[in-house]
Amino acid sequence: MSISQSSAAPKYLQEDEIVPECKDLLSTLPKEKGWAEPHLYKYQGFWYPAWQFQGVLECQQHFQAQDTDILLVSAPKCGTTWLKALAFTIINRNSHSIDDPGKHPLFYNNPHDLVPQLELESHIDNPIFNPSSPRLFATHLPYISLPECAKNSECKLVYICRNPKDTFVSLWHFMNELRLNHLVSISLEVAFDKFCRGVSIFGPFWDHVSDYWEESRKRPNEVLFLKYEEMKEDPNLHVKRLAEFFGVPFSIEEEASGVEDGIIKLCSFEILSKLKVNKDGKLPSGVENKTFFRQGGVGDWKNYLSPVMVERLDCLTEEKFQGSGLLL
Ligand code: PAP
Repeated sequence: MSISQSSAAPKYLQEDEIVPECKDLLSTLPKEKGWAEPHLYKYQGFWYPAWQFQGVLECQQHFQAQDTDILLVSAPKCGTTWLKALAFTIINRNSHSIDDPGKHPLFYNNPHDLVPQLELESHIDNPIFNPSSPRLFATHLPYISLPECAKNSECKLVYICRNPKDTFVSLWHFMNELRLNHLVSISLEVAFDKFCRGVSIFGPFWDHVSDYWEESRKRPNEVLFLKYEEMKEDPNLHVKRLAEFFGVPFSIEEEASGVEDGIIKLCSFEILSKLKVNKDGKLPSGVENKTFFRQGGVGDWKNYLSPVMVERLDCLTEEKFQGSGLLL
């Protein structure tokens, strides 16, 4: 039985619940077998499962950007969850103090519940926000597919990227978690070949990264480009950069009282991954919160990729970023 025929399949694995307008357009697009989903479809140069594609169209048509909005952008598995936690905590530190972490929204909500994903829920204004704060959204959309109003507004973008080898390994684990018991796992080798050919959710990875890298070079005041590995190495520096970029730098008093350290600790993998909400909870899409917390480190690819695979990925990365000044 195919996934789309299975009544028990979660929404994110289905193809038959999408609206007819979207189905018609999908039928005209190039498609390939997906990793966990029945198919991936190529739209504006990037690959999407059916249910996600519908969200992309909806947000392109309906999202209304405001100049004060902040968008957190990433290819999947590059540090979205961490960036959401940090950005939410930094921006809302006056209304949601970190002095008593047990009362902080992060204790009871997965970061994805605190920062809505444009292509999943573009119309939703988050009720947890202080109305005086800027609106905070996240997206995996490639630059070419961002709603035009977001590109033409003064809203700020923070892009986080990650070494493609760790990104791939993280994505492979995640997609196998999503498959639940509906199908056998996709093998590392098959997934790897798809990833290298660009056939991964919101892929090609390199095109996603390159387009935002170029944009950050053209508009450094509006597009901040971060690397997961550098954030792991020096979180204090990056939390400061984020606060400055958001226009809410830490005061001398805050620095003296260790507010940055408190934010880093509260948003750390070690703390978030042990919270009940992140062990037992689910997102409205049905995805389990625990799937966003696997290992949270740098270099796990060494445990999975053969020398041949490493060479293929390294060559691709070198070729794709050649001349751009970007090293991953
Ligand atoms: P998403 O794009 O689907 O939202 P995303 O959060 O970008 O996922 O990626 C999950 C990765 O971030 C996981 O990496 P791993 O598979 O290599 O372990 C996850 O463990 C890691 N991660 C989640 N939360 C944190 C955190 N607070 N600090 C550092 N890494 C984190």
